[in-house]
Amino acid sequence: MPQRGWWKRGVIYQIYPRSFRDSNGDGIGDIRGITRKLDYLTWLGIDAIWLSPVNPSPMYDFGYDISDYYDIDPCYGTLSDFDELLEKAHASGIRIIMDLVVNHTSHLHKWFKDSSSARDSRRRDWYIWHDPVKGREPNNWKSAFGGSAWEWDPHTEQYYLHSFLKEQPDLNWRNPEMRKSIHKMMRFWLNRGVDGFRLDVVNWFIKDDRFRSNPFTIKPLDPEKHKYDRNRPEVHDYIKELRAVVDEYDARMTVGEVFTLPPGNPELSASFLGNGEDELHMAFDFSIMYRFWSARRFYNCVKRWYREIPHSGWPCNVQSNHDQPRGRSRYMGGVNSEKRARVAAIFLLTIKGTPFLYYGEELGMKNTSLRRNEIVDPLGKRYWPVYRGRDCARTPMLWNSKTNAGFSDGRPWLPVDSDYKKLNVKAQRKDRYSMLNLYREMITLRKKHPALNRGEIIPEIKGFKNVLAYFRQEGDETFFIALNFSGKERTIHAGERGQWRVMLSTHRTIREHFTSLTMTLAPYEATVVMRIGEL
Ligand code: TEU
Ligand code: CA
Repeated sequence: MPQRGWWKRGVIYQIYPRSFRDSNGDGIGDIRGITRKLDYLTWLGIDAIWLSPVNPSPMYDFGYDISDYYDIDPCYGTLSDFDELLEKAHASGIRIIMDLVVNHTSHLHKWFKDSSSARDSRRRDWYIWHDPVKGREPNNWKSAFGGSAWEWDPHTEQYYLHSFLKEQPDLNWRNPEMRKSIHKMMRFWLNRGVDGFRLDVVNWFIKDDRFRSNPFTIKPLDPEKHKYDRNRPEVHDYIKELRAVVDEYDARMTVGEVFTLPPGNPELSASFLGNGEDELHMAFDFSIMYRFWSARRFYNCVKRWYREIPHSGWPCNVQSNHDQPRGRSRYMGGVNSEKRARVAAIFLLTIKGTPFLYYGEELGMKNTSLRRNEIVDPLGKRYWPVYRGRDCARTPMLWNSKTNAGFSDGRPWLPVDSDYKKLNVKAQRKDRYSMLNLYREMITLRKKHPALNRGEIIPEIKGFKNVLAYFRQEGDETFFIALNFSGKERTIHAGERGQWRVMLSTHRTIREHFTSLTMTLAPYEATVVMRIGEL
C-alpha cells in the first residue's frame, strides 16, 4: 500500500501490547488479540498502529530490553502471528509501526553476552566499556532509572554503561559494525512489510567521546545535568544513515522519541528532522504533556513547536503515552475531567500535525490507582511512594462490562480499572454522545477534509480568557475551531466573513448555520465549523 506522505494525513494509535487484548487467557495481551480487534480500529478510523516492543525480552523493562531483534516474544505470539497481523492490518488499510529500541539491548542479548565474555571478544566495542578512574566509576553519569550509569563487570574488570537499568546496557553507536547490524535488522522488518519505526530515546544514542562528567548542579531539572551523556550533536550523522536505510523502501516513516529533562524541548526535537528530508520524518515534543490546563499555555507550546519545524518537515502531536500519566488525569478537571478531555481531544485532532493517540485515550481512560504490591514497573518499585511509576497508565484496555472488562479470561498482568462497568468500548459505541463517538466523528471528519489534516493553521484567539480559536485552511476549504478551556460561558467573535455550518461539537446537537463567527461557547465547549459559502 505505498502512498508517500500517508503519515502526514493519518492518525496513529499506540498499542501497549501487554494491555490491549489477551487471546489465550494467560493475562497478557498479545498479537492475536490485536489482530482480533482490527475491526474496532478500522471502525475508529485510525491509519496506523505504533506497537510498543514485541521482540523477545526478559521483561526487566517490559520489552524495552530486547534480547533478540529477529523474533517475537513467546508471550506475544510468533513471527507468523506477526505476519498475520501485518497482512490483515494492511488489508484493512492500517499500517504497522514497530518500536526500534536500539540505544540499548537486554543484558541477555547475544551481542552483550559476546561483548562481556572477554576484553578481546569480537563485539567488545559494540557496548560502552571503561576502566575505573581512581578506583571508581569513570564519571558521574546517572542512570535514568536511578543510581550510577556504570556497572562493574567483575569478569572482565571494566565498567559498562547503562542509561537505564543495568539489565539494559547501552550500545556503542560509534562502532560502524554495530550500526551495520542495526541497519540489517531494520531491513529484516522493512522487508517483512512494516511501515516504519518509532525510535526509542533517539537523542541518547551518542555519548561524549571523552566521557567528561556532567556539570555539577543541584537544580533537578537543569539541562546541564546531561550535557555529556545525551543530546550530543554527532548523533545526527547516524540518524542520516538510518534514514537512508528507510528510504531504500517506499512510503515508510520514522518518528523519534526525544526525551529530555526538563521535559519538552521543541528546538531539540525539531533538530531530529534535519533539513526536513534527511533525518527523521517526525519527532515527539513532549512540552504539552507537562503543561497545566490552560488555553494560553497550550497555544504557546504549539506555536513554539511549529516555529522550530523546518520548512519541508512535519510536526506530530501527542498528549499521552505509556510513560506518562493519562492525559485525562493530568488535566485535573475534577468533576469536569471528562469535559476537559473532550476539549483536549478536539485540540489534538484539529491542530496541524500528525496526532498520536494512546490506547484507551479514546474512551477517556484515567490513571488506575494501584497498591504497592500491584506495581510491576521497575521505576515504580524503586521510587514508591514518591513516584509510583508508569503502571497506572498501562492497565488493560476496557472492552466491555464483563469479567476483566473483556480483556482476558485469565488474571490480568495489571489490575483492570474499576471504572470499567461504565467506561468501556461496548457501552460507548452505543452512546451517541460518548467520548469514543466524539473521537470517531472527529477522526472521520479529519480524514475527509484536507484542510483538517494537512491545511495551514491560522490562529485567531490565542488563549485570551482561556479560549483558543484557529482556522485550518487548504485550497477552498476553511474550518474554524473554537475551544473553550474555561468552566464559564464565553462569547467570541472572529472577523472572517462567510456562511458557516457546525460540523462537530461537544455541545451543539443541531447543525446550526452562522453568517458571522460570533458565538457563545458553553463551558468546555469545543466546536468545529466549516465555511459553506460566501456571504
Ligand atoms: O523512555 C525514555 C525515558 O527517558 C522514560 O523512560 C522516562 O525516563 C520515564 O518515563 C520517566 O518519566 C523510553 C521508553 O518510552 C520507556 O518505556 C523505556 O523504559 C525507556 O525508553 C528505556 O527503553
Ligand atoms: Ca496472552
